Amino acid sequence: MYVLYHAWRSSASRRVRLCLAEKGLAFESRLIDLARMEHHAPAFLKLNPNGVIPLLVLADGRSLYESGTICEYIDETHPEPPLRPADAFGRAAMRNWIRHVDGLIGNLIVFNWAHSMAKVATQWSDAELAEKLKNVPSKERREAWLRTARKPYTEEERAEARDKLTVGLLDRMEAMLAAGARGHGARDEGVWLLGARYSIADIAAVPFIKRLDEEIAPHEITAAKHPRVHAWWQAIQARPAFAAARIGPFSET
Ligand SMILES: N[C@@H](CCC(=O)N[C@@H](CS)C(=O)NCC(=O)O)C(=O)O
Repeated sequence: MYVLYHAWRSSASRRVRLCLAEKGLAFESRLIDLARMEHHAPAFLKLNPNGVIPLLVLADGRSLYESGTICEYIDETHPEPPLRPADAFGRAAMRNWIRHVDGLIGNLIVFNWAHSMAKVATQWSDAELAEKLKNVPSKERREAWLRTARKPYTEEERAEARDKLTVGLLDRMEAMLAAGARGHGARDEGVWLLGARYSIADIAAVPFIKRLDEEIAPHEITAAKHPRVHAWWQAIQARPAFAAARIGPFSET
């Protein structure tokens, strides 16, 4: 059985749980407490030098990181139901989309880390903070932890991040869904991001859209503003895998 190092509210972990749920695959859950920086412990960094979750450990002990890569691995080793396009071009387009969504993560951090991470990080002394930052492998994430602990993102920065997510995700998705609908005729066939087949491209966007819908820009995910994304989101939430993957509300209250 797979072992998954993850957190319930981690967006990248949510992707992997969605993928496993679509396949009906069980996993042994190892929860990582990000606020306690368990993912920067030496033993974890040995498995993922990037110091982030999720991490999937295979039955033979080897492990994989990067949610998009993990989802592809799962699909390749458990082909039913397929979660990737059948053709090479479609799979290449899927990878480009995942890469694009991954590139927007900094904008999500602006909102996500203001919850439980900030609650803990703001309590650290300067000495504790300095010590913890030493273990964070990337410059970007060191900066994110520093901001979370000491200098909360301003309203201006939040507005900028919201705009980038609206244009980079919602507008792009609206266009992709429209193209899919044109290419495949019947509306329900064109509901997914790469056309007729639900795929890892859709899974990659789900955790982001969940956060946009519940906190960051709910007014944008409406029939009036982004009708195709709105319909896509309804269809996603109706999938049994969505409930099984436990994509619950983000904030604690
Ligand atoms: N591109 C990576 C991103 C992983 C990632 O950023 N994970 C977050 C949780 S969603 C994390 O571990 N954050 C803690 C940190 O950066 O210290 C993936 O898709 O797996």
